Amino acid sequence: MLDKKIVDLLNSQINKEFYSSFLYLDMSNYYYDENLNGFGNWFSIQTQEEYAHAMLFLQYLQNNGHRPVLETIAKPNIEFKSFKQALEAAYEHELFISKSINDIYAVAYEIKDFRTMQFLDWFVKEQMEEEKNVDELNKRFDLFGGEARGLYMLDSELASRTFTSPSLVL
Ligand code: OFO
Repeated sequence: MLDKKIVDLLNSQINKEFYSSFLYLDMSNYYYDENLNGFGNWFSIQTQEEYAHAMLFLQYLQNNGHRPVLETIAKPNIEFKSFKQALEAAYEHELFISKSINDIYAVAYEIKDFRTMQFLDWFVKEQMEEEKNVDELNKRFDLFGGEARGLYMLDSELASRTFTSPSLVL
């Protein structure tokens, strides 16, 4: 059994991961609608990753004898005014998720919940990867996305991204 504080935080993280999945699906829809199918694909893979993250938190609670509590997932509410804006919003969102995971880690540390700390280690590392990927995408957009040919090439490259299941095994 886990401490109630940790259970509540993990439940809230499930919701944040499902929201991330929803948010990136909205971004994917935006780019498909703008005929940037590579960007649409990149975000649809991101959607699948976030869904997988949510399921890992969910399974961790189940493995520890707790029934996950599913809450309402908020409506993604960003009006995209430029191709770059969604990329910036994605980066901001990843920083928010990193902080959320660090906050859970801090509580686990405080109450000596070594099991949860070990579980979260994978996510701490994963967030480094998530931030890096979106940051790189932003920087590459700045370099190439300003003119039609560069944008076309970048979009074509992003079309090849495929989904790989998370390496974490519970
Ligand atoms: Fe779940 O890693 Fe992004 O948000």
